[in-house]
Amino acid sequence: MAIYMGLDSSTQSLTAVVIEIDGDERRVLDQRSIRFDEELASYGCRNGVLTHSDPLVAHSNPVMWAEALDRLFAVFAAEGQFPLDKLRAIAGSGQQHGSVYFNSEADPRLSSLDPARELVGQLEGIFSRPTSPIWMDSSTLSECEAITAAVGGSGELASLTGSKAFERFTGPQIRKFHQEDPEGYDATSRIHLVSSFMATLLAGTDAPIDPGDGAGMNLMNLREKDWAPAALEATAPGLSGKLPAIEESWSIIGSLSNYWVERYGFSPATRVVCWSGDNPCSLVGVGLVKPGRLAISLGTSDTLFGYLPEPRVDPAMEGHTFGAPTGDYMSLICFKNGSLAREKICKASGLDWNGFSAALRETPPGNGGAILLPWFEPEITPNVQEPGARRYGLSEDEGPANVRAVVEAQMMTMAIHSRWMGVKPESIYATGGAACNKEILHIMAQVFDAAVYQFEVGNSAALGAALRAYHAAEMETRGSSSWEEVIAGFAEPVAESRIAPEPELVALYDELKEIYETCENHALNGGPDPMEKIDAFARR
Ligand code: ADP
Ligand code: XUL
Repeated sequence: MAIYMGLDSSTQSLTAVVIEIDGDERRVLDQRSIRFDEELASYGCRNGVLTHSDPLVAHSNPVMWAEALDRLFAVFAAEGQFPLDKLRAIAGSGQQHGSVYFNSEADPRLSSLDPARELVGQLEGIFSRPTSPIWMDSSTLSECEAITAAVGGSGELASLTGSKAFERFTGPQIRKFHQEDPEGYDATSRIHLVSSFMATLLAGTDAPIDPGDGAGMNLMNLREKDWAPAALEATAPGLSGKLPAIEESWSIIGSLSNYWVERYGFSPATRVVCWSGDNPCSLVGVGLVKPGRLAISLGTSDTLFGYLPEPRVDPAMEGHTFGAPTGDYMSLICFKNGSLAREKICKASGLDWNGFSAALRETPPGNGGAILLPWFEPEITPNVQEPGARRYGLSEDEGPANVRAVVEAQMMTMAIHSRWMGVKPESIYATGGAACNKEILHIMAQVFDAAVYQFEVGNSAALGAALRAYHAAEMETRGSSSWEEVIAGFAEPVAESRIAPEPELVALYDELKEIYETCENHALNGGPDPMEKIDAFARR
């Protein structure tokens, strides 16, 4: 019998999934979260983000993420449902793209933390940049343009790194830091991602970055899975000396540092495995270790992703190709106005989630043609810099119609902007916080013309990390480990949760998707007015 832990340091919370594997016997022993806004309110974050006067800027506090880790382990020590000293390996998942900046104090400090004192007090003075830009930041347009020009164009950068320059990606964020605070940049000895930062705290030694999270930086050569000198040079001087190594997702960093062992009673033999991004971990957590299926995560961001055996880059360059924790690749598209947009409409309509679901049940599919472009925040896909929702044939105060409109819009935009992946899925695996909502998934099934499934463990990123911990421990001791065997019994969809597409509704949404595209084109590119089409749809 052995126990494995997967952690997910996400935008709004730190979550752990603890699993036990004894041959074919597999079960979840513990799952819990620390929510930043509620439990670490003194950091002043809203939805995990520090408030800022510029709506394009989104930073968070790395000390808050560290304190969450300390608190979570304290909870495990006090009331955990598993023996801490039996934990064989621990791996993790981090919100992607976000970065943490250490000065030269960090190394000696983190390798000799005092178990008698809380973690947070011991982190003072180790950061060369006090806050961390995260994936919601879209303030680096000029840096994206400069990097793109320096490497020879968007196509060049996309084929080298898997993505054209995106504002939230780490390279443009690093460039901005160097431009705005050259002294702070010079004082930086190490730049970590959220994932490698958290792994460094656990291991007490400088952690590597894996090709899953490394591909979200505009700095990694996607095929070689190593830093791309041309991209580094285009970003900031002396960058190669400030980045950690890139290593396979199953590499072992070392064992849990003395701090965790002495303070909480973990075993000094517990292996710390390389962390990855939340989306690559979710790929494993929903069992996508083979092509042909897609997953949609409805978390703070909505993401749509699938496994790729070979790197394949989006010709329209709206999506991304990342490394997968299996050693292969994955395609991904990210939509920023995910859960927070649903929450906004839910609140504005005076509803809770039950009321939100009831509104979906009570309104007609297609909403009589009413369309909402749900860009409350600047949007990633499609690129929208000027935030503001747009409405066609819909008034802001029609609560239930707005509820339907936001969900239909989100599903249609995902279907439209994922065509490049060239996958017509028969099944879609739904995960993330909103995947518990059957009414939302019903619309997903109709818009994608695919059967939609839920999972027993909704925390697919944390579960995927726990499964990666098992895989890495097996690789270390036995030299091999089959992914099919790793995911068996955990990352399997619940058969009874199947929601089927209905031909009549599929046809209706095919028509509505065309209208939605016309609205997007009208709002973003001054294309033709969609109202005539909307009126015709309403009369049918
Ligand atoms: P994260 O990206 O932080 O990991 P989660 O995947 O945990 O986020 O999702 C959290 C979100 O799930 C909440 O912000 C909330 O909007 C959403 N959520 C929770 N329950 C429901 C529900 N019944 N219906 C729709 N959305 C829900
Ligand atoms: C993916 C992305 C988000 C973050 C936050 O590119 O930006 O999904 O990983 O969870």
